[in-house]
Amino acid sequence: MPVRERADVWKLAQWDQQLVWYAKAVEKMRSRPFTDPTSWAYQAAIHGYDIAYPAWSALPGARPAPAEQKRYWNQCQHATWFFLPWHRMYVAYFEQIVAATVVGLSGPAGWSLPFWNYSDPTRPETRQLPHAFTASSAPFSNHNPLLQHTRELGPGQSMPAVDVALSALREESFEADPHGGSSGFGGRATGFNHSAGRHGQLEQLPHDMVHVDVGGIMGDPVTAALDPIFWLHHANIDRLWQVWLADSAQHLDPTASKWRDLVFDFNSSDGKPASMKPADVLDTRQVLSGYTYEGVHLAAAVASEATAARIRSMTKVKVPPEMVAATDAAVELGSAPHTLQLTIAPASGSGRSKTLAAAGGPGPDTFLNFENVTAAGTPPPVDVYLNLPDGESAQQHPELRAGALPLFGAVGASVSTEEHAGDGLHYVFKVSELVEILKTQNRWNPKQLRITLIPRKPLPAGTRLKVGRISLYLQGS
Ligand SMILES: [Cu+2]
Repeated sequence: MPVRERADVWKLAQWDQQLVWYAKAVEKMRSRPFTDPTSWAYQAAIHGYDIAYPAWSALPGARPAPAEQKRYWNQCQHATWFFLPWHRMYVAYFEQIVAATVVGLSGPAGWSLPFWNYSDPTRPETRQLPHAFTASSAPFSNHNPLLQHTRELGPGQSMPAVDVALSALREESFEADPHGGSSGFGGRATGFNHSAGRHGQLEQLPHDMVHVDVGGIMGDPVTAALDPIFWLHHANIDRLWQVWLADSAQHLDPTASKWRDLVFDFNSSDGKPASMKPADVLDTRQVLSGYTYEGVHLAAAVASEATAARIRSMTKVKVPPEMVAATDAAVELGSAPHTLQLTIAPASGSGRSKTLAAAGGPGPDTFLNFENVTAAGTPPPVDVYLNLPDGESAQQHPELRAGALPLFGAVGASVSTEEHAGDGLHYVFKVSELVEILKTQNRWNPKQLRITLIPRKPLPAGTRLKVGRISLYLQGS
């Protein structure tokens, strides 16, 4: 049997059979007891679970024993280079469970999870939730199991185009710079990491932004996987990993054993314990019963060992980035826009690009870091603008936007746990191109940078949002 192909949901009919069977399986999985590893609740709890959240406390039934919860629940990997492989494993086991459920309901064998590609500029409608997820009824029932009432993204509403941008695909390296420079396509080298720390580029955008734009239970990692759209979103993030690998022979997965060989625990479709490590999931055709993505050239995504080794041997080691500016006090944000000035010191070491010396040569890479971002309550995303002129609005200057702080998971990352100290999240924006634009418009001051932070919505009562430090790094070549 050929491996299953995951389809683009926006190219399927509103109630294509894949979606009808998904809806039926979701309903069936919701009817299973909490203690059944193939139940909807158990599958979502693997990502995140906290009885203090109404979405969890409202679900009836006895929970598994504490030791089982500790081993299998709250496992999602964020702010780490395990973000992509862990979610690939998680989605593959889930797809296997849904497929078995479909067969159990007398449906066809080989069900595959569609993906939600929201980033195609030629099809702006794809920035809306697919119709099957917003319809009030399903073809087989006057209640639609794929509908989720808590979402903020309503039927027919679109996510902003900037929130689904694919700048991450231009990242050269999977792994983050150890400090201050690029956060990498896939994230920073860590051990098991459930929540706090620096997000990789694909995780930050579009992954985090789509979570918070859909909103409701999707907007928090503790509850996100309870929403049926979660799985199509993650299939797409998994697809983008394949797209990045296929885009360039230089784009390669890490080879370190501490990445390849860390084992994660799951449950298979028969409810039995199972485990996988990143080395097991590098070729999607070999993951469980295997899968590919509609429209992704597979051969290009899987480099031969020999080619990869040759390219690695030719890759230039980068000089470390140099910090040239930082705030000296934490910034507490309210609902109003907040502007601050960063004084930039002249680069003295690695930040002085050799090519800078040659007049007109490209400048060094420039990275704006937001460190120790902590929050309580439900903070909205915050847009970041550079050198916005006094008295002028951000709407007049979309070209000055550096990005947004999504804040997905910021609340959980701000509470100290067994695993981390609660020092929050860390975001990096590569602003080299924006700096070049400012220079050509004579709006760049090499001694001072003006940063404006604009929350997208007023902060709800009881919400707190703090940025520990903002810093600027230059990296020469
Ligand atoms: Cu996610």
